[in-house]
Amino acid sequence: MSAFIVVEGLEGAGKSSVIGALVKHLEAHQLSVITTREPGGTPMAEAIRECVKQNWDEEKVTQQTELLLMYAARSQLVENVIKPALKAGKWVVGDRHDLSSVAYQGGGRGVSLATLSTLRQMTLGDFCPDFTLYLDIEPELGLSRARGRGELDRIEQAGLAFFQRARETYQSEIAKLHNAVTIDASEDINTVQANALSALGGFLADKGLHT
Ligand code: T5A
Repeated sequence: MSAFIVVEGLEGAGKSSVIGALVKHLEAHQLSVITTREPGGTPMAEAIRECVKQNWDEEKVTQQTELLLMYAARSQLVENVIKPALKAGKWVVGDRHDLSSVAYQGGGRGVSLATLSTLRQMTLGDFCPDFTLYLDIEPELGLSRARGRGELDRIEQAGLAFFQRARETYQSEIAKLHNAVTIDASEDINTVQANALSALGGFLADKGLHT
């Protein structure tokens, strides 16, 4: 048995720390787990990550370029890492996946849902996560946490209104999914992790794995 679990949310939502807790929990139940991040996770996709996050001074990065790079990196990761791992019976815990493109490029940049749907179909077909944990946070708080970690990258400099639109899109898209749970990420780190583990427990129970 294997599954693809994705953790989504704005910058500073706490995805990294939640992923650490999920992996520990799954491994404690003798499950073999790998983690991925998007964009990234293969040598080529990591190069795309560098490219898409960096500032290009006077050269404007068009929304089309940003969008295509996200899907190029995703295709590399899904075909070379995620699908083979799932086939080998491993559990995959992903730091972001397709919903990030819907929230950031769709909600944030204004790319149409029709365009996103075409790209998704071309890149992923019907491949999608088995379970999504969405860490919901106000952009002001998330960005202040991210700032505490260092300088903001090109996407993080997009401005508050961009992140507000991305959050609204996350919220409306998550509401459409039956296999997703929203966690209030403004709580302290221990509470967020405990709530995430409880949601994971619900998913595992649905799969017949009692933890
Ligand atoms: N992107 C990505 C797109 O635009 N489209 C796409 O399709 C995809 C896949 C990726 C960038 O690319 C964009 C989104 C991003 O802008 P990234 O660095 O991988 O960049 O992603 P970020 O989300 O920016 O990474 P962060 O590290 O900021 O977010 P996390 O992982 O959610 O936050 P985390 O866990 O590192 O925590 C950040 C800080 O906050 C503290 C932590 O200790 C840490 O210092 N913290 C808390 N503090 C108090 N209370 C809590 N509950 C806390 N949780 C964490």
